[in-house]
Amino acid sequence: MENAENSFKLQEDTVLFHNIPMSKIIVNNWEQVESFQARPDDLIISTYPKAGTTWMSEIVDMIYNNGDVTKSSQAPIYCRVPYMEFIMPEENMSGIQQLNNMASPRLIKTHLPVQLLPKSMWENKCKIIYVARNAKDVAVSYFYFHQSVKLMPHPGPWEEFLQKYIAGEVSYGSWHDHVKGWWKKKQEHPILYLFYEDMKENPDREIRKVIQFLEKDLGEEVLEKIIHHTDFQAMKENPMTNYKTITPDLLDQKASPFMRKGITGDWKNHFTMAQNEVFDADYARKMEGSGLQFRMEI
Ligand code: PPS
Repeated sequence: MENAENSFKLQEDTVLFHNIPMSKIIVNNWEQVESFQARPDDLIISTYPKAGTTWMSEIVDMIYNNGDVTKSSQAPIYCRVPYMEFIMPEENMSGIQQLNNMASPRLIKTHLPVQLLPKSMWENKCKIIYVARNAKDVAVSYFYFHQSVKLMPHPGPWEEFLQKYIAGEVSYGSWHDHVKGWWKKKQEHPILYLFYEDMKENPDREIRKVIQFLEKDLGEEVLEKIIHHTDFQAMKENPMTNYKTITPDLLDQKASPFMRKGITGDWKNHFTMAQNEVFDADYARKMEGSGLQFRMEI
């Protein structure tokens, strides 16, 4: 393990860890994460930040609850699907502790790049759902998230943030490496790799894929209920999914709501033509030969 104190200081609370910028909170908690004991029936929901984690978490929780909204409304999403590597400083609530106290089958959220996943998850052959979202909309969503999350450094002006994001100098590092790493791992591990844009375009089709992957048998009525309950507007109004249960000292939703827009293509309202050209040229270089195709609009 690298020592946070010796690491290259990138941002106020971010340090280089295994060459990836990570929040100090996570790095300081690393021994717990590394030694985490997965169970074979754990289901991991993995994403680069802002790719649709909360959306997929609510979908899977609803599937596990057979479409019973009452059950899925009993606790905020971060209690039903703990954020494994994180600790809420004020409440001193560690994702690992939450998980250790949870009955099986557990749902686990992580943003870790593939090479940092605790090895017991591979050994136990845990099923993993990876959600990927196009790099430009993630950049915009992440920019606003930095404004609302008090634990993160202020993003500064959009131009500055975008440059850092392109260079992979944001928490969890390079978007390109993240999506490519997980895509490759799919060849040797049970990973359902889904795209946010496909979920937006046709939630019915994509939720069916999840149900099949989880080997569940749900009726059409239940599926309809899940689609309706996990729709953006429903989740924005739902206090168990909109993060309003988090104190504004930690998440200032006046600066930017957690459930912000929930659309594909908002990047067009933020990227200048020049920024778009630079982004595209860099993107083509980094994604060449990956076999991954993203849609920047639908
Ligand atoms: S986090 O903090 O990394 O866990 O955030 P994450 O949940 O991955 O991503 C947040 C973005 O997902 C949007 N969102 C949704 N879009 C469509 N439908 C539903 N149901 C939904 N739920 C969350 C959320 O609005 C964030 O995207 P932006 O573009 O900022 O609106």
